[in-house]
Amino acid sequence: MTIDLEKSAQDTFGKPLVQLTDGEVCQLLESLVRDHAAQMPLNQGKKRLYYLSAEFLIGRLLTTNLINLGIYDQVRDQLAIAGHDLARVEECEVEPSLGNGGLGRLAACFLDSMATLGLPGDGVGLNYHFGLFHQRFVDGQQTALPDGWLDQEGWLRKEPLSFKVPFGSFSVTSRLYTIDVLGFDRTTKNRLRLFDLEGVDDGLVPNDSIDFDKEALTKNLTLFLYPDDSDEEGRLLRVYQQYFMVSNAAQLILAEAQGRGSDLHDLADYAVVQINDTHPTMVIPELIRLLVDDHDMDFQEAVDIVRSMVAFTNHTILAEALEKWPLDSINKVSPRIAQVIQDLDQQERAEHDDPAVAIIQDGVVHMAHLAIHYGFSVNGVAELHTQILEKSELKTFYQLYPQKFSNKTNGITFRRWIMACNPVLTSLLDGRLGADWHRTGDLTGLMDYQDDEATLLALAEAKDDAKKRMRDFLRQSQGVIVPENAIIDVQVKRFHEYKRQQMLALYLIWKYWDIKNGNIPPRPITVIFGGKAAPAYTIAQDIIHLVITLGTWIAEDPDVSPYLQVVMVENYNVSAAERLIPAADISEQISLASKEASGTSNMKFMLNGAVTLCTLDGANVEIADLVGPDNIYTFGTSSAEVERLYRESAYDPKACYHKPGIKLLVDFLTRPDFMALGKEDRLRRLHDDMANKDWFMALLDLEEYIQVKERVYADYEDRGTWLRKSLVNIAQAGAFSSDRTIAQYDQDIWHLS
Ligand code: 26V
Repeated sequence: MTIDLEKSAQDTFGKPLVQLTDGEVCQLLESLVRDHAAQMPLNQGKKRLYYLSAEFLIGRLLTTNLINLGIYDQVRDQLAIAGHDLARVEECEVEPSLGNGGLGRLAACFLDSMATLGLPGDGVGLNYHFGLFHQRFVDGQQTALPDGWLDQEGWLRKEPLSFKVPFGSFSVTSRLYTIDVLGFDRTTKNRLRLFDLEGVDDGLVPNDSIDFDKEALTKNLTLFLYPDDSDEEGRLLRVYQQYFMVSNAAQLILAEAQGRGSDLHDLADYAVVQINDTHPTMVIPELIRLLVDDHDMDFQEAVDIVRSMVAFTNHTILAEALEKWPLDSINKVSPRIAQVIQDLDQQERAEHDDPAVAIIQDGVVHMAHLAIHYGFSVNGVAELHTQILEKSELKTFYQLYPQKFSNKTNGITFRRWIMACNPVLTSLLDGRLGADWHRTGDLTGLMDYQDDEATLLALAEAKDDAKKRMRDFLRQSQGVIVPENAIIDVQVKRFHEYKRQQMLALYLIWKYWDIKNGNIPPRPITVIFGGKAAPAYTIAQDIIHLVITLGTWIAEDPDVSPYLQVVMVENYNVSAAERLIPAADISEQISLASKEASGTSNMKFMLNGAVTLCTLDGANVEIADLVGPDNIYTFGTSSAEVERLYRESAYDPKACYHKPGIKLLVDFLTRPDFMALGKEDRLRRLHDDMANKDWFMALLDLEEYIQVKERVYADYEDRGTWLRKSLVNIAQAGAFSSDRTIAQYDQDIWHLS
């Protein structure tokens, strides 16, 4: 594709390129790419993959689309001649708010890889008008505001396609929107299909809060992702939303399969469905309903067909995230779907006499059970996670269906997570390895440069450049000044007790005392947190408050502030990640072993040369195997031991709390002067929770964590050794390219190519 931006500027705005604002240039580029993409043919194949997901955390699309089309340099150079900086133009794009965390970002990386591998596969989800929420800090606490990302023209294409979705007592009409998904260096494309509610009413949402009328079902189904489910109406709305999503998806799948020549009896030759966690599980009964009621198929034939075309990915072992819905709620949303689920439950009970694997238990529908019995594939997202599923969490299911289970370790797209976000490191790698790795992900050739001083120096320069861009970002976005020579230590992810941001906060209290006692670090340390907490998750909100309050406390202490800084990034999202991750020296992956299914930021940090400080959890285990013990820092109670402690109720938080070194740190939260700086109720609640309950065992691993962190900071000062560690991490990151992951899904599950 060649472009002439001067001409486009004249045609679109009637003025020369030089006179356009950055915002206008952004609009111009978006429309050029959008119009070009609209003309590209789809990846073709008899069978098509439908990746069903409640979330697609796609991030800004301009940069990666320009890279994928191979016109990034051309555009940058034409803009430069007219005095525009492409990096500033990119900042004008509003980030879509269609996801929440790792599961949604994984779906986005997968779309990129499917398109890059030329596999015919689309994402299917919902077009949430106000996204998850926009996070703002007021008074040291998170407030949730609507994230109205749809104001700009953006990437969505309205399609002439609508479906009727029949609920129990009324029906609604949907509208399909499409975002084209371009692969790297491809002339064909896939799509992200986002269904919206034709009668959706943005007016239900005030400017300053995410509260809205949860019962206005004909107008509210696509306002928010994961609306608050702490009350009955909220929970019912979630089920309505999920059914709206899967009914549209199922109708689309059938219509497109017929369009490709299926007579529906051979549907499984034309479509395969990957359900991303349990949220889209109702697609199973919905496909059966449509085949039986609208296409006169025999019930058993419909069940058998659907069972051979739906595959399930599990992303968590946390009980509270494994969805269960009262049958009564499903019955309100769609009596027919409730009926089909009951029929499937009966059929399953006739086959297996173990009530523990039943789909309906005490009037509650276990969505994961439905997906496992009536899907043909179940996969975990890292080796350890899949082992835990097979050996404990889903052991009974594994015994029933060993052939259904497999592991697909997660991955990340290198186009976004290095080529777009870290241009200096990208050209360093290009210089040493050529450009093949853009396509293969293979960076192992870098191992040959372990002892090459010029390469290590160039790596240090790339990191410094990324740090400079990160400092500019934090200064502009929230007025924070990060010292130039600081170690950058980062934990970015959703706030959750199992991820143990509170453990890093306790370390910071320890470090504060240590500096106060005169142990001055050789250079400043900046610890950066970012992430949102679910609005109804009080303790996670308390942990955010602790981090912010600690940041202020330290900043106000002149004895400590020159050496230690705590930054809490507001509204952490994909765009912020693209700034923070390239700049990190240390990647914090400190979840309680067994609880983090995989993690994907761990892979992004590694690819950008950060050294991982971690528990042996999720994909950290695979990172540790790849880089070897000299190039990673591991600590903490093992996954097997954690499982035993839970099984035998053998963890004693009070005993840990009463160790003198630990009590001092936890009790800091309830020091009168510290509580005076923050919110007493939040800090007291968090203190009491840690001292008495500590469900995710932060105090158990704390002492070892402190020791290892001190070793990490000390080792950082041996620059040559540290840079070699950084190099080995980059060199081994190829295993985590999502192109590899998607090739495995295709080979083992989808069979598209
Ligand atoms: C579940 C629920 C259930 C209650 C309502 C809100 C809600 C929101 C999200 C979820 C799904 C949680 C599962 C999840 O996000 N898992 C993450 O998936 C990543 C990609 O596989 C993985 O790297 C992370 O370790 C895992 O926590």
